[in-house]
Amino acid sequence: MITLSEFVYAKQHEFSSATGELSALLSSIATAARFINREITKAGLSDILGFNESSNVQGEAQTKLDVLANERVKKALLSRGEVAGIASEEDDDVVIFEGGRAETSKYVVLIDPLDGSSNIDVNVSVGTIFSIYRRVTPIGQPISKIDFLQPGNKQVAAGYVLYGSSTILVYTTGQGVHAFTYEPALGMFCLSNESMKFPTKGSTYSINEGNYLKFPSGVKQYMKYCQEIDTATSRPYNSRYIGSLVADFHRNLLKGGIFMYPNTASYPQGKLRLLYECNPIAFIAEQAGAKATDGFQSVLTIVPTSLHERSPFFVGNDHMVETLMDFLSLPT
Ligand code: AHM
Ligand code: MG
Repeated sequence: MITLSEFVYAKQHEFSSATGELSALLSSIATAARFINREITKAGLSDILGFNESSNVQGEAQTKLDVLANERVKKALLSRGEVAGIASEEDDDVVIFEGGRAETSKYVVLIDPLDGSSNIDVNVSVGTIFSIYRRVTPIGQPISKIDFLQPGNKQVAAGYVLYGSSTILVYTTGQGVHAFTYEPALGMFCLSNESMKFPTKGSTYSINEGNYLKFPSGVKQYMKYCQEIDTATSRPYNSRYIGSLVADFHRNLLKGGIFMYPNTASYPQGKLRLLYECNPIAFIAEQAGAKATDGFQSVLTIVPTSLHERSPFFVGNDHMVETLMDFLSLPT
């Protein structure tokens, strides 16, 4: 049995400039995940289900667990010296760490502490998503928002924790995608899948079909394509939608498939957040041999202009994403 810390430590030699800081940072995210996992598994017993009285900067209601998870992640990262600041989906603005950290620490972290949190009250899987960048502000000067507004192809690491039938941490540092299953009796994440790859063929599509009438016509046409009968291409495809990005993506990573959250009449820019959701999942997808696009370009090449900006998001097997893009490029 190989633990997350042992594995990350052993992989350090893959970085020419490795100092152990990134490994320590991943360990502190795992610590926060252990705490969140504990709170989720006993949520029904401890009066932390349901909504908080607050809402986030995007005006979305926060659950009590959103707030708790956000606090816990910040605490875990604050306790380590590697992080200069953090941006969270749940906070209005970036949090720049004090005590010299803003001037000297190497990394910034962007996080969605509890993705899919509306699923918690009904015992459906949720996740934590994280994305790590090297600061661009020179050492000696305090970091600012600019350090967080980097395109996804500058990520040095990204990952997610899926709190499902088991709790799994999946991460990449650009050297493949690796998964670790939480062993509660030992309190440790242990290696369960090394160098994960999307299966070569996918035959599942995931989308909130209730929004069909609000979708762009290319998406509607692709959905019809998925539903047509054609044995040569294994159609019709299965439709599976959990409504929790991490869970939907993780299923597709293991079984093959495409996840879609297009722009809709209600969400003209898409619903998912570029920095906290799309970029980290896209980095993992590309490392696992799949594709992630906003419909026209690789998600990882988009240069963000604001912290909470949204993007249409399509991620999955190459052949599925490419066919979708063909439909999106047709004249309407
Ligand atoms: P959240 O960050 O507020 O939890 O929202 C993100 C979630 C994703 O996990 C999921 O893919 C999507 O929202 C589901 O949205 P919808 O209910 O509109 O299908
Ligand atoms: Mg989210």
